[in-house]
Amino acid sequence: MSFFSIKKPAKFEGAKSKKEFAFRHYDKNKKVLGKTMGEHLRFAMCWWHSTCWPGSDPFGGDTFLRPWHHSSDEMGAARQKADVMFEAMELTGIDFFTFHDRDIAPEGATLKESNANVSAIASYIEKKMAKSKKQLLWGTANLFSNRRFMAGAATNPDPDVFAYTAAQIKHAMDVTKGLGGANYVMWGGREGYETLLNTNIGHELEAAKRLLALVVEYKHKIGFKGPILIEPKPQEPTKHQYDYDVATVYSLISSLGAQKDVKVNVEQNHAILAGHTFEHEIALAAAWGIFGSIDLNRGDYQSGWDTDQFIVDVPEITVAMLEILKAGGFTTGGMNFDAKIRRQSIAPDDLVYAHVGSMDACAKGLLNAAAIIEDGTLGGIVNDRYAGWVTAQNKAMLAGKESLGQIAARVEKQNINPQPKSGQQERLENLINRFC
Ligand code: XLS
Ligand code: NI
Ligand code: NI
Repeated sequence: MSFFSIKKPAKFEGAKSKKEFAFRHYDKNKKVLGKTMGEHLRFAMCWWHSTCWPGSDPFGGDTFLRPWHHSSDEMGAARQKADVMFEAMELTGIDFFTFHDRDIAPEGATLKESNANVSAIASYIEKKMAKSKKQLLWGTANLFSNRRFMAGAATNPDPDVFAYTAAQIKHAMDVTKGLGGANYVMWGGREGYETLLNTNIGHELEAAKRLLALVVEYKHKIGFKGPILIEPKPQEPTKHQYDYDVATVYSLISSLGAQKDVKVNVEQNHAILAGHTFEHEIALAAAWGIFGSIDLNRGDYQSGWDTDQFIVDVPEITVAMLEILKAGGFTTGGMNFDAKIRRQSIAPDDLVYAHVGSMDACAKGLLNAAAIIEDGTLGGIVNDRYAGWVTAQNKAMLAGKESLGQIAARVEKQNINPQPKSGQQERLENLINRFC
């Protein structure tokens, strides 16, 4: 039985196509800068927004009325959600998916029972994967919904919650490995605090670090090949998050010297909430060698929370894609649609249209960014801006071959007197627009 009324997968029809359900730019096998578009973009569909969320908001409940949300047979409903996920991936041509343990299977009365539910549905998923050739981009554990996590998971004041967290992650990592997951994600959820009046911040940071160390150790123990990805987010749910942004997460990763094993999963909406741009967070992660993957969505620039809309703004995607290409593109990572349709979009097909439209916008962004790189003007201007650093003397200064005193003596002796040059921001913005 099929859930969607659309029966045939979206196809590439070219930029002039008038058909609504079609790709105008996403031509999966087309080569762009030496790789196919499919290899560049590595799209993933997420379980939680696509099948679990019922369309609720703080003022009202379920608008979607999906049959599985109202079934008394919880395991049957979980299998139905999996069927719908695979059907949606087929129609959109998305090859990867992502999930939390609690998205795919119901929570039981004990952790043992919950784990058994997750394992049972994971084998159901495994069979569907073998048939469809769909792959797992990453798995993760939901350590924020149940009330036991209201004061945090690893950073909870109660050591039993820390232990429970570790146990739940262990199983989620085992299942992710079993399904051939390319990465394992940790989003901090409630790892933060509401008020300092009841918080020992030093202890909580130590506990966060310990959990990460345990996870890295376990990754090696089970031979999980992919990286651990931390997903930064500045607030929501907790007021002060310990995983605020890429810079904050880098300090945690580097405090363990774990840059090889732990990278970041950068989300557009989280970057906006942190007062950054999406491209800033990508570029910073790349500069530090911790760029891993992306959660693709769009924040609302007027509201201070995670609206998780589908991203469709081509110029915005173009500058993000430019940073991804400059970083060398994805290896194990990809572009996970951590995005949800609006609660009035109640028709099943709306979900498929949303993904296809956003995929196409990303493809256009990729083509634009590749054209900017091939044109070379922008790259040339940036290179010229830093050209002074290529001289032997300046290279030596950067490499630490001169002391502060030596540099000062040289400035006096050579009468160094810097002359400012234009940054040309408007001209560069106009240049980008020529490609969008
Ligand atoms: C929430 C996060 C979450 C992670 C996975 O804001 O984006 O969905 O991606 O736990
Ligand atoms: Ni996310
Ligand atoms: Ni989010």
